[in-house]
Amino acid sequence: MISRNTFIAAALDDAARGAEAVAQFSATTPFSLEQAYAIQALSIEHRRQRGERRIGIKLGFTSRAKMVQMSVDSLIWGWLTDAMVEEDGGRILLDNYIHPRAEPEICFLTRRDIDRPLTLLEATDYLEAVAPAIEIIDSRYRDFRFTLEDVVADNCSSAGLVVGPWSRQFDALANLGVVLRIDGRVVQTGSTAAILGHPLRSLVQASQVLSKAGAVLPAGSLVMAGAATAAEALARGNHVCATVGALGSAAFHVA
Ligand code: OOG
Ligand code: MG
Repeated sequence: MISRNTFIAAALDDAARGAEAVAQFSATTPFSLEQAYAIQALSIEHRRQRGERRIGIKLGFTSRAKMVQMSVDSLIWGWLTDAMVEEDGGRILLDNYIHPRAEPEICFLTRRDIDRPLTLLEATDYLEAVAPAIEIIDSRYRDFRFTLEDVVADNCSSAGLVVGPWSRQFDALANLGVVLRIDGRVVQTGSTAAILGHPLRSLVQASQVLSKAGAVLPAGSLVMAGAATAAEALARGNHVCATVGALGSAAFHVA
């Protein structure tokens, strides 16, 4: 008999591939956060078996704006794979998603293996570059509603990411203006300070969750720091652009 974890992981993987929402699993039988991460690992295994490669991790709920929007109040993390990467300035197909949303983020590129918990002071030592980015999240649950355990099992709604120009402006990161525009209209504004007080703290948190999970993040990996503002729903025809102060912009079209 297949275990419940295996069943949920397969159902979430099918939901993502078929772009079809499912009911929340914790609503019928609650499961623990530990179990949620085990389900997440099983769902990533499905992707790996299809040839997808892990390229980094994302953090979620690192800002108040996101916690309030989704009524969840703990930091979470999930895996990014190569299949999730969308070209900066390119287009995404709405049909590949269930009910996608976009959120402005910062993406780090690591230059050393992260194999232990880091301090804030050494964080930039581990970085090759930083870029403005947009995360495309697409909860596999109906109405984009979930508990903490449900969203973790669902690899934290990870669906796509668009990364803008890389630079080494680490000193500027503390308080950069963040603007999300859809079709030229400003829909969200914030500051990088909204991300745990300083986005480098996301890298520190990443090192801590990885260490707790017994995982090593190889040099050359991506770390998405978590959205600075609430996310915005996408519709066909949208042009989406996120600007993060001096770092520049990342953008895409929805076809
Ligand atoms: C969960 C993912 C949260 C972030 O940046 O805070 C997240 C969700 O909101 O569906 O990616
Ligand atoms: Mg995000």
